[in-house]
Amino acid sequence: MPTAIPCLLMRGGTSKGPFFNAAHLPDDVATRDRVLLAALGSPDRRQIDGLGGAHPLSSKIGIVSLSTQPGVDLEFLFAQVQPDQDAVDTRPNCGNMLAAAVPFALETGMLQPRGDRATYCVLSRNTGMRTEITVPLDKGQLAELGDAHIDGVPGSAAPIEVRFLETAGSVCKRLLPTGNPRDRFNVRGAGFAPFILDATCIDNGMPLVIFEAAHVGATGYETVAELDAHMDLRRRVEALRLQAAVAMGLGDVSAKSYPKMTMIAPPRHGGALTTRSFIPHVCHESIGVLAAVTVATAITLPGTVCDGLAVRCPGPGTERLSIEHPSGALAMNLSDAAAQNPALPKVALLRTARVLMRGEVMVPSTVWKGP
Ligand code: NQM
Repeated sequence: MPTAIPCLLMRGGTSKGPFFNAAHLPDDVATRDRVLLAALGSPDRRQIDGLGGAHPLSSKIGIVSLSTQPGVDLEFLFAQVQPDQDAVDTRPNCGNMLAAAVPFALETGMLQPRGDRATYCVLSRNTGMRTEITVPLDKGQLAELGDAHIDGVPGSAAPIEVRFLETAGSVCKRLLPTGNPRDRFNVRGAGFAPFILDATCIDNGMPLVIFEAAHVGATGYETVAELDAHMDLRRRVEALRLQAAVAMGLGDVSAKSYPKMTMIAPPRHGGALTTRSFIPHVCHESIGVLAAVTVATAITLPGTVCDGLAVRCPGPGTERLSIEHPSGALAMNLSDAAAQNPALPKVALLRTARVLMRGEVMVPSTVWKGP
C-alpha cells in the first residue's frame, strides 16, 4: 500500500506546489527529502510520476508548522526541487510560496482566524527571516475574491500584503557578500571566448548576481523562450555564476539553485529597470519576489551596476520601485528605513495565493512506510 500524506496543492504568487503540515512528514531529513522527491516525481525532466509541473516554478514545496517562538505565529520551510535533479534545496527563501503559508494554515485549521483582516508573523526557517503577512478573511478563510492582480497570474484575487522584516544577507553572510557594490570578473569556461564584465553580487532575501544584458550580448528584452533556447548565453551566464558564487563565499554551487542570475537593461514600461532572471538555469517567467526585492535594493545603493541604468523617483517617505520582467512588473514600497539605513530596507508588496486542491499525495511505501 502506498503511503497517503495529507496535502494541499497551492498557488503562491507566480509559483505553485504541494503544501504539507510538517507533522505529517518524516522527521528524519533524508527520509523527508526522499518523500518530497517522490511526491513531485523527481528526478525526471517531465516529473511524469508526481505532482511537479516540469518547471522550477511549479516544482516547489511548502512545509508549515506552528511556532513556539514569541511573537511568531507560523514557521515556513520552502523546498526547491529541480525537475531533473535528485536533490532538495532548502537553503534559499521563496517569497512567492511564502505568500501561501497563511492561507494554508487557515484552510487546515492550524491558525485561528482573527476578525475580517488579520496579520500573522511567519518565520522562514530557510534563512531565519520574519515576515508580516496580512490577509482579508471571509468565514475564517482567506477571502475568495478581490481586486489584486499580480503580473504573471491571470485575473485578480484577494490581496495578501507581505512585509519583510529581515532580508539582508539571507544565504550569504551580508548584503554585499564581496564587500563591494560592483566586482569585475574575468569569465572563462569551455565553449566560449573569455570575457570581462562588471557584476553586483548582493543578497537582500535572495543571493543574486546582477549584470548588464548588453555585456553578455543580449538586449535584456528577449522573451523567456528566446533566452531558454540561447545555449551559448546560458553557458556564459553559468560560468559567471560559478565564479561569482566563490567570490560571494558560497563555494561550489554547481548543484545549487542559488545564486540566481539577473540580467538588467533600462526600463521600457515606466518601471525602474527591466530584468530577465535565470533561476539559475532556465529563465523565470516573471521574477522571484525576493529576487525583485534584492534588485530594488541594488538600485538604491550607490555604485552598483544598476547605477546609470535604473530610473528612480526617490523622495521623503516611501519609495515605490517597479521591477519590469518578462510578464509585466513587480512593484514594491521601500519604507523610510531604507533611506535611513540602506543596508536594511523594509519592503512591502502584494501577492495573491489560492488553494487549488485538497487531498493526499500517494508516496510509494518503498520510499516511506508512514509514521
Ligand atoms: O525570489 C523563483 C519564485 C522564485 C523565488 C526562483 C522567489 C523569490 O518566483 O522570493 O519567489 O528564484 O527560483 O517563486
